[in-house]
Parts: sequence; C-alpha cells; structure tokens
Amino acid sequence: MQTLILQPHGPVLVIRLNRPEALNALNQQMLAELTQALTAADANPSVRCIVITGSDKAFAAGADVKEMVQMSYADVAAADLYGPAAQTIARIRKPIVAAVSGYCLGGGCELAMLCDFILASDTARFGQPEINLGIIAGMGGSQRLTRLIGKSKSMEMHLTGRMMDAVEAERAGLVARIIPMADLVTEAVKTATIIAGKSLLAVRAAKESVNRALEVPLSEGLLFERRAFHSCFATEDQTEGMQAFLEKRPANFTDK
Ligand code: DAK
Repeated sequence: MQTLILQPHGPVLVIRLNRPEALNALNQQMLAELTQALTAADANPSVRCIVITGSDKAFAAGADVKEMVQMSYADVAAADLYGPAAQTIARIRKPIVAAVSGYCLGGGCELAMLCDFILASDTARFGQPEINLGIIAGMGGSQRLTRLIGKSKSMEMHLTGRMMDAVEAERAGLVARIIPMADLVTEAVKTATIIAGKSLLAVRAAKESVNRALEVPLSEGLLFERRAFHSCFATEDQTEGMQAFLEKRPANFTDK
C-alpha cells in the first residue's frame, strides 16, 4: 500500500490515509487501495471494527484535482469515476468509524459520510467546495449530507462551498462527538474496541437497520428492524448476552 498505512490495534484496524503532500487528496490509486484494504478487513475474522483517519491537518481535502483537471465528460462517464469505489465502501458490513481532523472536504467529506459515524477533532472542518471548481459533489455528498443535516444547511454548503467547523458539524448532526485533536485516534480506537467486543451478528444487524432508515420509507424500515430483531433470538449471543446480564458478569460473545 503506497497511499495508506494500516495499523492493527487488537481487533481494530486503523487505516490511515497517507498522501501528506496533497493533504490526503483522494486519487484513483488511494481509492483502489482503500477499497482493497476495506474488502480484506471485512473478510478477515481477526478484524472486528475499522477506523479510517488521516493526518492532523487533513482527513482528506477532496478528490485529487490534479488528477481530474484534464478529464473530459467522456473520460469520467466511461470510467464511472469513483462510483464503484463508493459502492464498495458502502457495502462493507463491518462497522467503520471515521476519525476526522483538519480538512474534510469534497470527496473527503463524502468518504467520512460513507463511514458509519464520524468522530471529529476540535480542528475538523467539513465542506463540499466542489462548486468553486465548477463541478458538484459526485460521491454522495448532495444526498448523504442533506439526509444528515437537512436541506437548508446542506444546500447552503453545496451552493457557497463554505466550510463548517466541528462545533457546527456536531450541532447539525454530521458528527457524533468532538474530541481534542491529540486524543482523536486513541479515542476512536477505544470506541472501535468497545464495538469490537459486541456480538458481530448484532453489530451487523444494528448497522443494517440504522442504514435502512436513510434508504426506505418508515414502514419498511420498521418492518426490517423488527425482522432483524426477531432474528437476533436465533443466536447464541442473545442467550449469552441476557444470561451474562442476569449473572452480573461480562458477556462472552462468540458470533454464533
Ligand atoms: N487535490 C489535489 N491537491 C490538493 C487538494 C486536492 N483536492 N487539496 C490540496 N491539495 C494540495 C495543494 O495543491 C498543495 O500542493 P502543492 O501546491 O504544494 O503541490 C498541497 O495540497 C497543500 O495545499 P495548500 O497549499 O492549498 O494548503 P492550504 O493550507 O493553503 O489550504 C485547503 C488547504 C484545503 C483549504 C486547500 O488546499 C484547498 O482548498 N484544497 C482544495 C479543496 C477542494 O476544492 N476540495 C474538493 C475537491 S473536488 C466524482 C466524485 C467525487 C468528486 C468528484 C467527482 N464522480 C463520481 C465523478 C469529488 C470532487 C472533489 O472532492
């Protein structure tokens, strides 16, 4: 991997975007390596939760403008630029935490929103500044940001290209929690380790159910959740979790 650093922390895999010379701008090589690393982690039983992070200065400052500047409509359409990568990331079944410090712009913000939730450092700055380049968001920004923070704020950000700081992003619902920059990755790994200690069957069911809320009408989402809830009772982990609670001991989940 030339554009990523992979750091296992027990059951948590930290994937660090590593193109510091370009503020982690996402080029095709980085997206290919990222999808490869995520797909491998999803299939690897020793990985139970994934953290994606960048540097203190930038999670990712967007798609790589230097790579895109000469592309024509025909090039972008023929390659379906970034489409397959975004779909692969969205289909990862294990939980992914985005730990965001510094600039999180354009494709970088879209990547963060493809993760399951965002932990932000107090220096994080989010934006969809594609409008400044004569283009629009293309990896889900206009759809996911609007669902997360509402039409008015999303529209303002997409039309003006302005950035939002961490406090505004948390208030708006884009960010789960703000953490001091020096502690960001440690805290993200701590949070991911808590998730890694749960039943993976229940974790997947929870992830799928929450994601349904953004995809389907309420009645369909409620039905999906109810069926997923019922299916938890087919697992040994449900018995173990409830027995452990009653016996006042930690649960020992086996993903069965
Ligand atoms: N691409 C390429 N290089 C970038 C970059 C980017 N997005 N952002 C920064 N860099 C590079 C700079 O060019 C500079 O490189 P050198 O000039 O030293 O070679 C280096 O990183 C440091 O950047 P600055 O010197 O500009 O650093 P500052 O601290 O002064 O400013 C900044 C930081 C983040 C405010 C500034 O770099 C900036 O405005 N960057 C561009 C942000 C941006 O416009 N992001 C959106 C990119 S467009 C699609 C799907 C998705 C997308 C498109 C299509 N399809 C499905 C078709 C997504 C598009 C985008 O994300």
